[in-house]
Amino acid sequence: MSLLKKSHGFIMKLAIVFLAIFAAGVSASLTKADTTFLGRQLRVLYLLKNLSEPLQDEDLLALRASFNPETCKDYFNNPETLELFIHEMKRGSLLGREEIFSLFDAKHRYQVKLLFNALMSAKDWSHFMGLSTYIRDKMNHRQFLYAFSTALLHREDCRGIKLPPAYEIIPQMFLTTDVVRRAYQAQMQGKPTLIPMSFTGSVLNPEQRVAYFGEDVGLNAHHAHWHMDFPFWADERKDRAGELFFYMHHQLLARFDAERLSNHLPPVEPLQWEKPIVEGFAPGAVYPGGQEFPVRPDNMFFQNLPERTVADMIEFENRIRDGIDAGMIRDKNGVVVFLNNTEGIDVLGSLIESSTSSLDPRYFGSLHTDAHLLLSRVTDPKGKYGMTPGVMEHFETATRDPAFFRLHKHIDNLFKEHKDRLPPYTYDDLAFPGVRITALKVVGESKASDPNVLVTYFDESYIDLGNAVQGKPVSIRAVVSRLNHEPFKLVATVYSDKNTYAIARVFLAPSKSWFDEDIQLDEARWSMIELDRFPVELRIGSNLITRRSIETSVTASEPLSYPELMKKAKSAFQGESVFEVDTLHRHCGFPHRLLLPQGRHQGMDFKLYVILTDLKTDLHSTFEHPYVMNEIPALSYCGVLDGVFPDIRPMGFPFDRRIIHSNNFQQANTKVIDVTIKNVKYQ
Ligand SMILES: *[C@@H]1O[C@H](CO)[C@@H](O)[C@H](O)[C@H]1NC(C)=O
Ligand SMILES: *[C@@H]1O[C@H](CO)[C@@H](O)[C@H](O)[C@H]1NC(C)=O
Ligand SMILES: [Cu+2]
Repeated sequence: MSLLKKSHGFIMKLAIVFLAIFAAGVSASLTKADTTFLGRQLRVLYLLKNLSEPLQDEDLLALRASFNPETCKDYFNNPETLELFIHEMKRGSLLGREEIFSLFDAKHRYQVKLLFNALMSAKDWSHFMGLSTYIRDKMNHRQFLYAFSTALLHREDCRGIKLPPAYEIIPQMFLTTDVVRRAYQAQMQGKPTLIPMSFTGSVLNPEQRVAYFGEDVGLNAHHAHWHMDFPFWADERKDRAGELFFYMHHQLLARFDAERLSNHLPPVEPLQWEKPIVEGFAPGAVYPGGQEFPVRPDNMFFQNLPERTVADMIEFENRIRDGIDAGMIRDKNGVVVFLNNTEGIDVLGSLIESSTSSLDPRYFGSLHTDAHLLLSRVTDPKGKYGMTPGVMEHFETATRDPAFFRLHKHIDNLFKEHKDRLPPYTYDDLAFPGVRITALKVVGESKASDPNVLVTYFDESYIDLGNAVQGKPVSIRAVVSRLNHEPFKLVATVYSDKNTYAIARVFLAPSKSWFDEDIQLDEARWSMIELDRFPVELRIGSNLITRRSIETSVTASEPLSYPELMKKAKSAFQGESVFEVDTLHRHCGFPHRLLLPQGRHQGMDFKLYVILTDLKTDLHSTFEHPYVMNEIPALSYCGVLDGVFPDIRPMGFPFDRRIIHSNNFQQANTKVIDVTIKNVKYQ
């Protein structure tokens, strides 16, 4: 159900007060948590605590004692799934606790899907949690965590409940071996410890210069959550999930290339099936069970897997390419589906992601999923040496490997081929008659800042390791250096000849290539980083628009740490403080601290675009409330959980199509300015 349909009255009432609080950047979906909510929030935190140890919380143990899958069937909408899952469990075919769970393994995934469907079909909270407690200690704990978290993120009665940061539930999956080892030592000594974590690789490896991005724990958590919000294997699919698959990865690539350029590295090269994978990767990490992640040496070739050969991949890809060329494909029933239109990208996205919405997985294969597998297993394709799956096989570890970005560059080029075949936007497509941006600047929020200069820096961020090492409760944390930026605001003066609403679309792209040459707009467009997308009200005459970076629709704010979250929920439960619930909260958002690319010490030139389009035509017709886009957190990369995506333009508009006449981009409703991003050292 859409946000609007469900809570129309609520939103209309809010619309009145909204104008007032909008300026302060407060989300309208905040309410004060009651004790029912807080009790549930706490139970979730206790359930996931010490995940590798048996359940300890008294209330959860009581709930478990009262749950019997044989007699609870009436409390599940889909008792057959529950039965099937319990059957798998009873015949001992569930994945063992010491085995390594991989979503890319069809059998593991089958079990996940049964459990997820059973959890989703629980008619009430207590049966959802009842089944969760019942199964927690009987199955592989990473597999449990994945199925439970994904169900929690999709269940309507769990809206607003927070999961601890993914990197604090099973920290091993986000940290390097030396940090994990030192955490164990610290635990044995029983003293509070702060363990510095450095990025993998040595100065000999140029890729190391951008490891701070691919290894950022927040980025990895974002990627893991994105794939939980949009599981490729789930029967129910969200609006425009295929297009979002394209767009989120496309944006990650644009970001990665901007980080590379900031560090004087050329754009990432796409992988090719028949060419060597030039950069190797040594993750320097261990699974929670202690098994090491495999190392991939430089210049390996793709290898055939028992279930999928390199030749298959090339064949599937050729079929997809033929479809792109023809502007149409046939679905599994032979029915023609056109790709040469605005919706084509969504069809293509599902086909390449190979989700359950793929129109013919048998004919087009599972390009993205199998590519991850081929990379993950490249060092032991036949399983001859019993090597563990590589980082590419887990969404929470994949972006560490530079090959992740190379693979996605390859996939992104397929999407580009498709987009390049669509007609460029016409003057009218881009126009907003009567609306003119007369002035535009970005300014830092601190008084001393120069206009159009944005500042980034590295600062320390802490990761609680309590869940990695059990024993006496002492504070053991890892400390990592992470990219961050000074808050800034966008200030625009807009002249309008009518009272109306606009959507402001804000993009940023490097001005100069690796060769220090100006980048032409038709090339720069594919490197555009979306910075923000927001509704604005325009009144006749001159309007001053101010938008703070913290309000952006692209990112999510830093999550509370596991101990902080626990403390806040406990104290609110005891009535000692107020705990705010945001029912629209998303775990998926791109980390806010990474909003801006690093830039350079001496300053790096970027172009910043603002395009105003007509909200009346661009807002999906199910929404009447003009500010709805402001209320959905992390909209740009994470879409919506319920209902339709509010912006009907293609994602990345207007830079998603070829730009032949750059004059079309010099219309009054568009403005571009030069900005400089400076990376400073505060220590
Ligand atoms: C897509 O291609 C078909 C067949 O070539 C054509 O009839 C149709 O008009 C095209 N659609 C668009 C939106 O260009
Ligand atoms: C986690 O384990 C530690 C000791 O191993 C224990 O002190 C603590 O109470 C446990 N936490 C929960 C929520 O079960
Ligand atoms: Cu991904």
